[in-house]
Amino acid sequence: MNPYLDITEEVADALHAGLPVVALESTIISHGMPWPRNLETALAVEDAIRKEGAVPATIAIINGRLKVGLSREELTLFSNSSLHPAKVSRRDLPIVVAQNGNGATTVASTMIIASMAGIRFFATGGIGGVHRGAELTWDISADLDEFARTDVAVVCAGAKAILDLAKTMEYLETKGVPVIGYRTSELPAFYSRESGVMLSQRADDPMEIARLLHAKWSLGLSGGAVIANPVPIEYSMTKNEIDAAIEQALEELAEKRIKGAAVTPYLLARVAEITGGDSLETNIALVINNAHLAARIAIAYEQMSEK
Ligand code: PSU
Ligand code: MN
Repeated sequence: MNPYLDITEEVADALHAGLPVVALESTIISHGMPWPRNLETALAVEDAIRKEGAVPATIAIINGRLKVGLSREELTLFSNSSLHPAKVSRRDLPIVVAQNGNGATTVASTMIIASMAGIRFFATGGIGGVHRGAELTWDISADLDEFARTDVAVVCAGAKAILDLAKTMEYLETKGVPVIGYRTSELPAFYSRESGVMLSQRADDPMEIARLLHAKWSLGLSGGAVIANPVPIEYSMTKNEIDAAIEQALEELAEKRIKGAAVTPYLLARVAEITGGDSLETNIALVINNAHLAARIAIAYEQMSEK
């Protein structure tokens, strides 16, 4: 086992016994939601996974240690920002470890650490992607290259329309990453169920997704997959409601000349502020919804592997 990893007893036991485990990221907690709703959500998401019969493993970096599974106290310290965690993607991981620092893991770095621990399933809210105007800025999230290289399937509610969703899909196709719509043929756009961007794969039950992943990895085709699970209808927001907020946030971004890793947190925070409390409720509902699906896929996958 990698000497930098600290796996909790609950997660280690589950992995030894071949039980289904679902990874969770920590950037969504520290940089994505306000206190104390972030802690409530982190606990509710873990609970959803346990109720399905799988084991949750929230991933973060504390004092330079790669944590797989957090105690309630650690989750609290992460949520109320007493640990002042930096946002850590693939690029930043060695730096935080070398400095014995605290880090909130993005989709990319959560995949890396999950994979080190032997976890193949991961639930989150939204993934990073190709930003609008990337033809000039070259701003493409490191999440996309991680899908191409690390064997972890990520259940998300698509990607926010702060991104160029069509370019994001083109990039994933180039990199050989399957994007599977769960009961949809369209890429969901996080707050809303529609984006107008069509998907090449659709699956209507968790076992179908488990079979597809099993085939991919058995063929030696390394890398992950994106499982796009639309937000439940009762929590979805209209495109009009969201589009205006996104346009405003993008204009401010340009005015303030914000660049690099700060772009995504800025846009997420501004869209949440502009849309008010509604978007937070939507955000929480979709993460919990994704946790349920990720657990079901992990369970279906373990059932297949037993045969
Ligand atoms: N998109 C969301 N919510 C999030 C993120 C993205 O709707 O919380 C976070 C995730 O941790 C994701 C990261 O991996 O932002 C992407 O950041 P960047 O674009 O800098 O790679
Ligand atoms: Mn970026």
